[in-house]
Amino acid sequence: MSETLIVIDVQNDFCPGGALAVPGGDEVVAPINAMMADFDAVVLTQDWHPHGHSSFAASHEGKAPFETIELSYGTQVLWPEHCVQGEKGADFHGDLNTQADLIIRKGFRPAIDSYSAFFENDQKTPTGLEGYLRDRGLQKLTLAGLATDFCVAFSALDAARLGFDVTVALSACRAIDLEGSLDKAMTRMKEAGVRIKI
Ligand code: VGL
Ligand code: ZN
Repeated sequence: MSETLIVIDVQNDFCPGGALAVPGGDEVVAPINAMMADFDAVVLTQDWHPHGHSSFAASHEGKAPFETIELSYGTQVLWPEHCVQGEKGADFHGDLNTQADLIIRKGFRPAIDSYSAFFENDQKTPTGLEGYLRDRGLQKLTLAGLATDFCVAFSALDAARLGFDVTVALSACRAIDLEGSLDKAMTRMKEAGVRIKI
């Protein structure tokens, strides 16, 4: 059966020197490039925010990065400004193989953040990825990239909920780990039936 690799947010801002650097974020590039040959389809995702996005602390008076806020769809962590559309921080890491079948952008609606590659953080607004995969008959998914405990985990949980067969290639992921978020994400993924490949 066809196997699909979904590469989550391997962008400059999530790598060392970037605005929301994930420790060791650039270490995922080599293993991901190497994995690509083993898959029938490759999808890349790109966090893609407009200036003044609601997930940026700077968009909320008196708020600092990593504090939380209540938005219409629930609690949202506030981030440093990152992955602004068209800027260098939003580009893929320069060494990432970008010869993918599809690049899906997310987080472009000013009022909603989107961690998952499938749904925005309101858990209702689709990105279109589910339809693309189903149209192509792609059912077996492996996820890798950044960050394990946010965009990778949210994508894996949505994929499992939608009935896809989901594996997370943990050695090709790195985490932010904000106040226990990694432990929580790992527990939730295991409970949801996501296969964790070390
Ligand atoms: C991400 C926080 C904000 C991620 C994206 O790719 O995990 N995290 N935007
Ligand atoms: Zn973001």
